[in-house]
Amino acid sequence: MSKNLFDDSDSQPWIENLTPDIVLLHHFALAEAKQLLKDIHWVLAQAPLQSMFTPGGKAMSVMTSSCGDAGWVTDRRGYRYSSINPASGKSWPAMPERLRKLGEKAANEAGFSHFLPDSCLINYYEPGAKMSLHQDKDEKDFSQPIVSVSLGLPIIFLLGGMQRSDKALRLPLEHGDVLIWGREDRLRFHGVMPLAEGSHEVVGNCRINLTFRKAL
Ligand code: MD6
Ligand code: FE
Repeated sequence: MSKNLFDDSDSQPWIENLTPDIVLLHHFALAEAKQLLKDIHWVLAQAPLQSMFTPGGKAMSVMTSSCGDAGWVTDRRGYRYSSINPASGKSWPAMPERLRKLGEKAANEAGFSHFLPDSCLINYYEPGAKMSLHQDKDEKDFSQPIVSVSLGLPIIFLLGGMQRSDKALRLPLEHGDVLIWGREDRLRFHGVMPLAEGSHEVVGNCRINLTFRKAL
């Protein structure tokens, strides 16, 4: 950890190595959060948030959209990446430059140089929404990390092991935090506890998560 104990400002970025291959960059996206939200709204105006169904037929409590060359989709046929938005039949919006640069910069800061994301998934949580334990394994190349940005209300992220039954660490994630996740830990189970009620001064009563991936 590299927290500066003599700094009384709570907004300073600091790095926490959870494992050699899972790095939490506290407050890394804080300074540009408002511009990121503008970019997110630009994407959502073209590809509105949608409720998707798991292959088992359950509605996800999280609403999603995507930008970039590929978007993450789920339906009766399974989880996968698709270059087409099923809701519109069109390509996903381009990944805004500021978002792509943030993903690359965060990966680099965490020791993953040469990360070139081609997909950014946007997850939208209202109070009560959650994400069950899962592995991210729909991407082609597991040598590439995942960069996950949290905006808005805080949540408890569950950091599990390589088996679903492994005990999960409870990791609080706040507005502006960026979690980078790769190599040995790339296939760990993880999830998100139900979002608690609240109101965030910049984002409102929700949490937005961006995950950048090299999907194709
Ligand atoms: C979320 N994130 O934070 C969901 N996956 O809302 C994920 O599922 C995730 O944050 C892989 C790596 C980092 C993540
Ligand atoms: Fe995931």
